[in-house]
Amino acid sequence: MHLTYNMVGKSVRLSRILKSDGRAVVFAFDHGVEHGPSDFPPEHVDPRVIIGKVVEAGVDAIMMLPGIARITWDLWGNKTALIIKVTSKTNLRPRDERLLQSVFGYVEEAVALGADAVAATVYWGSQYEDRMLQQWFAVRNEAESYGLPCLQLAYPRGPAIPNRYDVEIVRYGARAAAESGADLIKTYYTGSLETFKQVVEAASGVPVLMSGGPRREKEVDFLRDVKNVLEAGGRGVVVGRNVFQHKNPTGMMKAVIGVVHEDLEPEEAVKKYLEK
Ligand code: FBP
Repeated sequence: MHLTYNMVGKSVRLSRILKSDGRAVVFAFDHGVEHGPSDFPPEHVDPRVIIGKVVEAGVDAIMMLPGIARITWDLWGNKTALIIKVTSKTNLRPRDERLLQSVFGYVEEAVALGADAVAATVYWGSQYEDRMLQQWFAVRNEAESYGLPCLQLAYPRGPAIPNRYDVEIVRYGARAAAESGADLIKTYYTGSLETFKQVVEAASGVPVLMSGGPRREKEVDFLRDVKNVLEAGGRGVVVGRNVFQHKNPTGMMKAVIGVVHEDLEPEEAVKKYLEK
């Protein structure tokens, strides 16, 4: 039996993100909306500067909002895969409403931009979970017809969730992401190899990528988290702040790639790419 056209499209596009070793390093760059431009060091407020650096480092894919893709296309086009995020929110909102991600673009726009995947956030446990699920299934349904894989940022957070990094909570979100048809899952690191293994198991074979999180003081600590994720069966990392807030983003991105694709130990990666 032959595969359907959209199954072929999805496989081809996924293979541009997850490399031949089944792993991926994705640069997350939606912070200008999610956190505001104060997240960026002054030299990286211009998206073209940092995008140029991570492309030069050899990142596998970049996840960004449609407007930034338009401004930077000549830098990443034909060089890295593109994941267009079609939901977002600002921190300018009242605190309670930050638990809702709104529509921030359309699948058709992602296709028009040449995307290899679309991404959308679901805050599992939020009082707005129902609205985000409606958005998620609308995105997923349309993406499916174009053969576009869907990355879910499966982020449990809400009034009933005291600790969003708790393994029970994170694995619940990962399982819910798998059950809602995600092709790739991006979620929080739970702090250890053993606990992250449970997250990967709950995702039942859907590839899980670690979400970078706030900048770690020592790069080796971040690289060790990435290594643990891989040893737990995770497929890589979607990293933003730990790269663009680093004084040497190109070196830091290369070090992350070294751990993910070259199987370097964190200390070796630091020596090879950051201490030269
Ligand atoms: P980082 O590596 O900087 O954590 O980026 C991952 C990410 O999910 C971004 O895509 C997003 O802008 C940000 O984290 C969301 O952060 P927060 O946890 O503050 O909502």
